[in-house]
Amino acid sequence: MNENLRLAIQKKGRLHDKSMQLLKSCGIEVENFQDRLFVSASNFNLDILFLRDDDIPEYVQDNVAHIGIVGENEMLEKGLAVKPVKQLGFGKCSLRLGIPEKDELKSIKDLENKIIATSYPKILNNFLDENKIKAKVIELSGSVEIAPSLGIADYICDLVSTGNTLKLNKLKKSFNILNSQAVLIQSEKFNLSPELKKIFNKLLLRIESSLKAKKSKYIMMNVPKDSLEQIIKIIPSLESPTVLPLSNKGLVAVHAVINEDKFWEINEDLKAAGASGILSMPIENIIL
Ligand code: PRT
Ligand code: ZN
Repeated sequence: MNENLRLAIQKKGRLHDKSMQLLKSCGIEVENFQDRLFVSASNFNLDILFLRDDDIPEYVQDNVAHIGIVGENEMLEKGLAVKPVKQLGFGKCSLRLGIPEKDELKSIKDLENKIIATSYPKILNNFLDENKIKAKVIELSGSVEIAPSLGIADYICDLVSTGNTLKLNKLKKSFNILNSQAVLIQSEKFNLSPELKKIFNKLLLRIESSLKAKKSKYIMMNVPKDSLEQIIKIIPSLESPTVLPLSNKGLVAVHAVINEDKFWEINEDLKAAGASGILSMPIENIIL
């Protein structure tokens, strides 16, 4: 019987939907997974285990799941024998010090002898040790942001994305300790069998092509033949652009794949060089 690759993802929470979307963008179909702990993909040799994110590093380390998707913060805090394979570009946040709005931290040295509440004691203690700071770290499993107003800590160290939670609690951002995003992890202790390795490589290739596609745009425009050379120079295309004839003999159509960030940057230059009808479209996958 063929063995399936086992992937652990978060059952509920901030990383669940994006993890499922990633699988979908890889062409992997998973049906009726709601409220289940385990499900097999219908068109790929993949079983999915739905777990709490805190448990994923351990399940992966011990080979219960062969790979998993967790935040880098969770992977580092657990400090288990797992290694990152690929950053996945979602679940972005930073682990930061949060301090009362009225306070001022001029340097890391100002943390000396302070009390800091966090759910990430390991990462915070490493940071303090690296900076040779002696501070008292209190571990809280949730609602860390209320610790200063309850008088149980001077500062907090917590994940921040928009910063709204800090503001609501009359706190502000201070030093950044870690930038984090969702990451695909693998055990450092176990090697995959040759058969599972093949499935894993196939999945990784699909993930890479999906991530590349997300960052890219397909652009199309009409260009006067005389300006073609100049316009091709402006387009930071991944591959050489495609030039197609149009029924209007003075014009050609130019198609290209570019990095998404570049689209607005080059738009004005393209127009100034005579391009018209500039369209940009999302791309589902790029196999290079
Ligand atoms: O139930 P389970 O244990 O699986 O989930 P969980 O509640 O422990 O985790 P969950 O779903 O909240 O987060 C999962 C992962 O998402 C985290 O480990 C991070 O890698 C990532 N992530 C990204 C975040 C945030 N952004 C985030 N903003 N995790 C938590 N937060 C919290 C933060 O702790 C704070 O309370 O959101 C609040 C701050 O958000 P802003 O937008 O107000 O700054
Ligand atoms: Zn959790």
